[in-house]
Amino acid sequence: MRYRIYCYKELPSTNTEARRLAEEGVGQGTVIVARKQTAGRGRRGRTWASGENAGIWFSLVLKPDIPAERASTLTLVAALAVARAISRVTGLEPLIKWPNDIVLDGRKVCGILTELSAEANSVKHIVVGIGINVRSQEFSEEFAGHATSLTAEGAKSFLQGALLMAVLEEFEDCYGRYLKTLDLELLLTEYNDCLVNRDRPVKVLDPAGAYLGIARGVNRRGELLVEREDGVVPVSSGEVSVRGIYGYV
Ligand code: BT5
Repeated sequence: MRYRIYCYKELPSTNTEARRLAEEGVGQGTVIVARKQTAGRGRRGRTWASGENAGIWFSLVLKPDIPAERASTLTLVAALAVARAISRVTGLEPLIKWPNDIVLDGRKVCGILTELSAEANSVKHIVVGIGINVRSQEFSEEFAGHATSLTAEGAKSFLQGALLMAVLEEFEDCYGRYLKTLDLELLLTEYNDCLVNRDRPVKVLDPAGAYLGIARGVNRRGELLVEREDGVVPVSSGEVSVRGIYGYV
């Protein structure tokens, strides 16, 4: 994939800008980076703190020829790429909290927001937004205990540009493997080895009612397999908290 990288001093949200450009017809591989976001977004209308030079805030435009229902797996593909890149560039050993967080020492260092634009079940474009906290910063009280940065976790010194390049390189490899099977088959063992949820008690916040179980890993479709007394349930989306991570006890 040929990347074209556009750097901005400030944007409301790189995802919003990437989506606007994708609608105008920019190609796959367009990357929008901002030094600061004034309205960084998380999932379900939540906000993402993205201060000036505090981290790497960027979005990638993809145009894969896949059915729309396969798109959410790209969050997992991106998470694996980020985990690999962080480990390669900083020497730290990040884990993935399914589906969209990268954690160090039980705290969130990166969040991913994948947004799909589809027509009649075929993908028009997908924007994968990635926010990596690089320098220690004052996190807002609401999530201070759950958040961390690469610097705060003792990363060896590195250039932010080198980490961005490493994420894009690793993404190209992971995405290539994903496209061969349109699922996680070729990434499954590695992904499950990075999964902080694995073999741990989890609470699934299902809209139909929360329940507890033990997470056993993800399947090829990227669903989290949660073992309950009545059997194993594949969880495809939604909120899952892991005991001991972000405070579920
Ligand atoms: C996410 O949402 O984790 C997705 C974050 C995606 C951010 C990137 S940055 C580039 C691109 N452009 C955007 O506008 N977004 C993407 P979610 O799982 O909903 O987590 C959001 C929650 O994490 C918030 O409600 C806070 O509790 C917490 N949070 C906010 N800012 C944080 C930060 N910088 N570090 C760690 N936790 C944070």
